[in-house]
Amino acid sequence: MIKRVHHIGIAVNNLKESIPVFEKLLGVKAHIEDVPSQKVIEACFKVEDVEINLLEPTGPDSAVAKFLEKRGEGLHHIALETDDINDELKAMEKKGFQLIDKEGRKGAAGKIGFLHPKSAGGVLVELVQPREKE
Ligand code: CMX
Repeated sequence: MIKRVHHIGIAVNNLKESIPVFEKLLGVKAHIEDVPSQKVIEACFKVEDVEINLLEPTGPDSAVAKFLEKRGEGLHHIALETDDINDELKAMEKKGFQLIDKEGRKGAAGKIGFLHPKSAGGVLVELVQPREKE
């Protein structure tokens, strides 16, 4: 079962340039996280119980670098929280969504798995089982 929107990921070319824009927009300060498993550095803004995360790629082989090259800056993914990532992935597959990950893998926020944007209205969807629920 989906509990809530966990975070929204936005692809940016340059965190230094984008952080002040989002600080002005949201009225909160960012904290920075290096996420080597996803080849990004993130600036995370907490707005109530949802995070807005700016994603800057750390190398040309990052999924976010490919996205920026093809589509430019903007909404990259939405992340939905679940209590059990593997059950949720199975349920999503049964409902007809195309899985990028058959099983949850380690991510910044806990265990994560992706649904292909082609099967989800053109939006890349990340499922997250937060660390405290592993
Ligand atoms: N949102 C919407 N559409 C997207 C997309 C995104 N984020 N990324 C790619 N697409 C579209 C492409 O534009 C392309 O569309 P067209 O066929 O119309 O041109 C299609 O999906 C396939 O794209 P592709 O370039 O052939 O495939 P990629 O090799 O770029 O892979 C994807 C796309 C989604 C499978 C890959 O990026 C992936 O596995 N992503 C999951 C991991 C990830 O994105 N990690 C980033 C950081 C996450 C975090 O830290 O939270």
